[in-house]
Amino acid sequence: MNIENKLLKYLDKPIEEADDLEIYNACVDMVKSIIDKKERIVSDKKVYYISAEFLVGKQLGKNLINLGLYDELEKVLKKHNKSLYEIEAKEKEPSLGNGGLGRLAACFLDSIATLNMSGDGIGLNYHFGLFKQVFRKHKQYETPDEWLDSKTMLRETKVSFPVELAHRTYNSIMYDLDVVGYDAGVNKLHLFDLSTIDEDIVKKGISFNKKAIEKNLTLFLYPDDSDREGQLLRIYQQYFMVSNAAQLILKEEKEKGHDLHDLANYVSIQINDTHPSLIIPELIRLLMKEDMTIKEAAAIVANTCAYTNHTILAEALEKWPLEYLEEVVPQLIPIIQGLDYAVYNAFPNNATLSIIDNDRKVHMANMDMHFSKSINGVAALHTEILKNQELRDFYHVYPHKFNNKTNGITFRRWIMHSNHELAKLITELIGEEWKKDATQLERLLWFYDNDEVLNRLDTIKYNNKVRLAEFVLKREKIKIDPNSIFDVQVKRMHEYKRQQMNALWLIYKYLKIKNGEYPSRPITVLFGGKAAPAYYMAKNIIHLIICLGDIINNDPEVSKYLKVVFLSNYNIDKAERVIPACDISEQISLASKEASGTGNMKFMLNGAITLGTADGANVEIRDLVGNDNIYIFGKSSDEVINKYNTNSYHAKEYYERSEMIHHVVDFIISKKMLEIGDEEMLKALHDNLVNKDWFMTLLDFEEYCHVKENVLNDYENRSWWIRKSLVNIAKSGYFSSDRTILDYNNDIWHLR
Ligand code: 26Q
Repeated sequence: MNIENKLLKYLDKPIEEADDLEIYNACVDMVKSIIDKKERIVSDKKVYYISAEFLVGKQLGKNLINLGLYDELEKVLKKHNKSLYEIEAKEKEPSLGNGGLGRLAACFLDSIATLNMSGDGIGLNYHFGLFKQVFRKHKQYETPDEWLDSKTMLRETKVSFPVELAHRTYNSIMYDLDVVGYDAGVNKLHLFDLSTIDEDIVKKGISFNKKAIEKNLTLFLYPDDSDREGQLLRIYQQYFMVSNAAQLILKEEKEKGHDLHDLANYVSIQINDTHPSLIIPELIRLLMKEDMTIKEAAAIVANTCAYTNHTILAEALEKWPLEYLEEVVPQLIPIIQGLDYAVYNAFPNNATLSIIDNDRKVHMANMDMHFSKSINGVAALHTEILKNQELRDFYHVYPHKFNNKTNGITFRRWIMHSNHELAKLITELIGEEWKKDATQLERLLWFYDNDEVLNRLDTIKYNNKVRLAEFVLKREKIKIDPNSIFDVQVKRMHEYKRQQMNALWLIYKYLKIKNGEYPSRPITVLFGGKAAPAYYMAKNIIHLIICLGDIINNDPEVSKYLKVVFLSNYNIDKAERVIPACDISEQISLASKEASGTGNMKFMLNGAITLGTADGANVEIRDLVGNDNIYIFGKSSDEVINKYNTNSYHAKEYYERSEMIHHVVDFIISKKMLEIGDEEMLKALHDNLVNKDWFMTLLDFEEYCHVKENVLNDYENRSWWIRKSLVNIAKSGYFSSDRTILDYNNDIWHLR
C-alpha cells in the first residue's frame, strides 16, 4: 500500500478537507502501525541506558526519517496543498530533559537502534517535564509545560511493578516510546509513572505541595530542592525510577531463562550521571532476595553497571544525607552500609574513597565508582581532568576502570531533519553513504576549490537565516536581517558557560558604535537557554541580556549595526531552527568546566565556525579542523586549574587595571540600565563580576573581544569563510553518536 492510502486509513476525510491537526493525529497512528510491523531488536546481550532525562524532541519527523518515509509523505501532502513542516509543528515537544545530558541520552538511543543493537532506555514520564520559560519585565518566570495534552507516540503498557517508598507500596505504570533506528529495527524507551498523579495540585507558577507523593511524584523534572521536602522528593523520584528499572531488567532476564548469576554476561547497565545511582543497591537488594549473599550480589552488579560522569562542577556530584535515605528507602540502608563497610575494609586509610562520609552523607558518585566496571568521561580533556584532578584518588586505585567516550550527536536529527537542504546537497555531491558512515563526509573536501559548490553552501546558509528571521519576527517580534552575521549562544544558562561574557561584549560593541566606530556588517546576537528556577545569578544574566536587547534594538543608531534576540523557551525544536542558521558558534565556557558540549558539534555539522575556549570537545574539534578553521582563545585548562589551586585570580585586579573592562562592567549599573532593569539584580551581577567572578569572565574578556573582532573581519572574506565552513562539515563525522556508541560497545558493553 502506498503512503497516501496508508494515511487515509487513519483519516476520516480526504486530505484536502482535513486540517493540520487532524493530519498530524492520523500521521501518528500511521507511524505507530508501521513501527508495529517492524522487528524488535534482539540479541544475546542487552544494554539498558538509565537516565533522569531523555530530551527526545518531537517524534513525528524523526520517525518518518528513520523509516525512510519523510520525502514520500512530504510529496503526497504537497500534492494536496499541505505542508509536512506545518503538520510537524502541531506536535508538542516532550519535555523530558534539561540539557546536554538528556539530549545525549536521546542521541544514544537513536544510534543504538540504528546499529541494530539491543538496548532500551529507562526513565520517568514527567507530566510537565522541565518548566516552560516565559518572560515578564525582562525576567524569566516558570510555568508548567503541558506537553502531554496532545496526541503522543507514548503507549501505555500492562507492565507494572510494586515500589516501596517510605513503607508504602506504589504500583507503577510503564509507558513505552518506540525507538526506531534509521533503516533498522526497534528498541524502546520505557517511562515509568503513577496513575494517581494530580496535575491540579500545581498552583502559582510551578509550585505544589511537595508532600503528597502519590500526587506529585512524576509532575516535574528536577523539582525545586532548596528545602528538605524538595530533596526528599528527588530521592523519591530517583528510587522510583531505578526500582522499576531493576525489576524490569530482572523480569526480562528471567523470561529469557537466564541464570541471574550470569547477569553480567547478558546485561550492561549504563548509569547516566549520578541520578540513577541507587540502581546499584536496589539491584543488590533484589538479587539477595534470590538467595545470594551481599558479596556475591555486589560482585555481579559491579560487573554489570557502568558509570558516566558528565560534570566536574562539585555541586553536581550528588550527596544525600543518610537520614533522608532512611526515611524514603529504609530497605536500602543495610545494603548501602554494607557497601560502605566493604570499601572501608579495602581502603581503611583513605576517607576520600568512602561512600558514607563523616557527616553521614552518601556520595553517589563514589558508590558508582566502587561498584561499576567502567567510569567514563565525555571528552578527551574531561577524562584527563577526572583522572588527574577531580577523581584522582579513584583513578589511583582503579586505573583500569577509567576510559574516555567523546560525546556524539545523531546526524539523522541534526542534519537530515533540521537541515534538509544541506543534507540533500551533501547527498548530491558524495552519495548516500554518509548517512550510515559519517566519516564519508570527508569526501566533501574534494570540493574545496569548487566555486559552484561553495556558492550553493552559502545560499543554503542564507536560506536558513531567512527562515529563522521569519520565525524570530513571528515569535519574538524582533526584525533581524539575514544579511547580518548570526552569532549564536544557546545552551543552559550557567555562570561557567559565561553567557555574561558575551553580554559584556554586547556592551563593548554598543559603546563602540555609540562612539562612531561602526562594524562593516551588521551583527545579530542570538541567545537561548533556561536558568534553573533557584539559580539567582543565572536569572540575573538573562535579565542583563534582555535589558541590553531592549536598549540596543530600540536605539535607531545602534540597531542598524547590532541586534540582540533572546529566544524564549529554548528546546529541541528551536535548536533545529537556530543551529542551521548560525554563522558563529559561541562555545566560551571557562576552560576545564564544560565536560564536552554537544551543541558545539551540532553547529560544526551545520557549517558554523566555532569561537571558543580550549574546553571540552572544542579541543577535539580544533584537532580535526586545524587552527585555520576555528577561533580558540582564552586561558588553558591547566592555567585555570592552577589559578584555582593557588587562589590567584582576583577579578578586581582586571577591573581596575583595564579602563575598557571598567567602563564596560560599570555599564551594567549605568543610569540607562537602571531605568529599564531591576536594580537589585543588576547590582548583584555587577558586584559578583567585580568581587567574585568565580568563573573568571574578566580573565578572558579582552582576548575574547580581540579574537571576535578577527572573526567578524574574516567573515568578509566570503570565499575563505565558506571554505572554513566546508571543512567543518567535512570533518564533523567523528562526532556522529554512531561512532560514540560503537566505542561504548567495544570497550564497555560488548554486545555481539
Ligand atoms: C545535580 C544535583 C542535584 C540536582 C540536579 C543535578 C543535576 C542536574 C542536571 C546535575 C547535572 C545536570 C545536567 C548536566 C548536563 O547536562 N551535563 C552536560 O552533559 C553533556 C553530555 O555529556 C555535556 O556535553 C556537557 O558538557 C555537560 O554540561
